[in-house]
Amino acid sequence: MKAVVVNAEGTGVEVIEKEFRPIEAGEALVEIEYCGVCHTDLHVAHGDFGKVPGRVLGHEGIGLVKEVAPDVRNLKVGDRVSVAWFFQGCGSCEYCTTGRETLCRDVKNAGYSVDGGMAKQCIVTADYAVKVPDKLDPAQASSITCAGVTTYKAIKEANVQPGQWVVIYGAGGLGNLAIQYAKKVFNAHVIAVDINQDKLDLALESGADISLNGREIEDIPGKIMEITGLGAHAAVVTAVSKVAFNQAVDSLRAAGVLVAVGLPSEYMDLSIVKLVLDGIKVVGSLVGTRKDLEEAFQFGAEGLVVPVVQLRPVEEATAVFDEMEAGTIQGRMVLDFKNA
Ligand code: 8ID
Ligand code: ZN
Repeated sequence: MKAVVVNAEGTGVEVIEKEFRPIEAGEALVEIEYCGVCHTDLHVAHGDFGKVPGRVLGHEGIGLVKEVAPDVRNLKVGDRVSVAWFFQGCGSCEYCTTGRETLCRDVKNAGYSVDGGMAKQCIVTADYAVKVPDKLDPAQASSITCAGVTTYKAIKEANVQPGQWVVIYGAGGLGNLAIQYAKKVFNAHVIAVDINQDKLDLALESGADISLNGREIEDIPGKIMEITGLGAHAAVVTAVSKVAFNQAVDSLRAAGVLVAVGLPSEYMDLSIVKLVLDGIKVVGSLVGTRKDLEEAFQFGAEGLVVPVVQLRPVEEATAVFDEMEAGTIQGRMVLDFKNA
């Protein structure tokens, strides 16, 4: 069966034919329909978090349950489920038992530490496979499985209140959904910052109130101060660049919150004086829990959030990864395993 895997050198991707093992207790076999390509897949393919040659990529998988182990109670054949980065926690540590399961120290991550959703089939741990609401388009659901839930959770972490100013740095796959959740679910005023104008045009179409091009405006934080008066209440940084993280700190008002989401392999500059005197909070936010994903899906099912997706044949997987690296993708590219 077709699968998109990290190549033998651990430096890129390739499409191969792969056979799957039989399912075991607690597991379900999912026939994948769609899987979005996230920038994290590119980090994994490049070995940014350590090399994982041969690993099946993908953590925006959506598919139908084809088979369940005899002991599985929560899923049945025909259910539509997701394959997310948070694939499984230990279930008993202090993180798992206090609503912070994505931080479990024994976590399994789809498409990184276990085989993910970029294949015709995927074996999931049934208790951790979040169901997709009937009313949600499955290709759009794929995008919510990572980009959606991650940004929904990040805005929750920022504790944004209606009418407040939120800046979304990076208007790519995650950023476009961050804009939609911020605007349509949290009722915030939204400023989108990117360095590509096509991303910003889409950001405005998706609900951003204002767009700022980092290539054209030299002093982005200054411009944000001008627009917001005191600065933004929150900044969610999805850009894969330390420049954006540094700009984000400087665009916050006192008591503002920076939520770090993007994963550039760099360090950001953080003025301790500014941090202390302005009471700035800097928090890292990692995907979302099963409950967060259920909520994020529901806003999609209600039509409040509409992921911008484009289906691509599985054979074009390597081309999609190249496009992601070049920054030419609008919204999300979704690999079509239904027709593979
Ligand atoms: O749980 C998490 N924290 C999580 C979950 C999913 C993804 C984190 N991520 C990480 C990815 O691994 C990646 O590092 O978030 C980052 C963004 O993922 P993505 O949205 O899937 O990537 P993208 O579609 O390539 O979008 C990146 C955007 O950043 C812009 C680009 O133009 C693009 O639109 N950008 C860059 I690169 N530099 C910028 C800058 N200096 C910038 N925008 C503004 N200023
Ligand atoms: Zn992702």
